[in-house]
Amino acid sequence: MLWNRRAHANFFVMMCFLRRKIEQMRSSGDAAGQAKQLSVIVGLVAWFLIASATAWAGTIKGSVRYAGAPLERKKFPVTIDQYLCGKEKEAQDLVLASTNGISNAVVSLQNVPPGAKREWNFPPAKMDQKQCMFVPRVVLVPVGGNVEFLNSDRLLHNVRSGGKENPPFNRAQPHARTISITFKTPEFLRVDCDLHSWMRGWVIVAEHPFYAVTNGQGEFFLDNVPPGRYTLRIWQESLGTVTHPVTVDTGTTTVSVEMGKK
Ligand SMILES: [Cu+2]
Repeated sequence: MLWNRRAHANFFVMMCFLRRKIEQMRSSGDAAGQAKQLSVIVGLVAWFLIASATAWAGTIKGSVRYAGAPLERKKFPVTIDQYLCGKEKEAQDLVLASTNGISNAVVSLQNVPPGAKREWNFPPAKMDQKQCMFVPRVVLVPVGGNVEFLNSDRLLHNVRSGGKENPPFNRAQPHARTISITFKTPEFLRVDCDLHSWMRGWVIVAEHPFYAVTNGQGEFFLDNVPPGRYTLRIWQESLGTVTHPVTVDTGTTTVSVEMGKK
């Protein structure tokens, strides 16, 4: 744990206050008053611990960019349910911003200390089927948590996954039915719809909260990271995995990662 200036100031203020309170308690013989004082002290210690935990954590702000050969975006012809799915679909397996930021890359910290504070702040684990696409394409779920699969389309889809660590499933999904699936083991699982061959999604079952999915600009944030040295792991469905060392201190650490087709 790092002892930074803010934590030091908090500690100093608290110690001065406690000393004064304890002196007051000693000089008064009132038992009810002493109990009240004691509760103030307990409250103060709790506040200090909370404040310190925040002060001792850092944030990683990063971006993942494409640095490979120029790409041509593939298109898939739609041969079924054109009235809803359209006539063709653009491939979503590698979507780049104008700045070459890569969407839907999964960033995670490796070698997280076992005692690290675990606050899950993932967005709700929901994957919809909208206009014959899985939306979002990549969803994070804490290990042991559920993903709710939805179908906003007025036609039949199915949700199939052949995970190795989690039990495989294959469920028909008529319009408006919600299917909730629990994922008990950390794994990256592919999700398909057999009725529409281009449909694909990914469920990322995370063993700790230090996971993020890049946004449309290829950016990500990892909060509440205990200071230390880590390896960042970046996975993208069509580019594979790269790693990147990162040293986290209190405050914000900025990283920039490049990926490219080999
Ligand atoms: Cu479908």
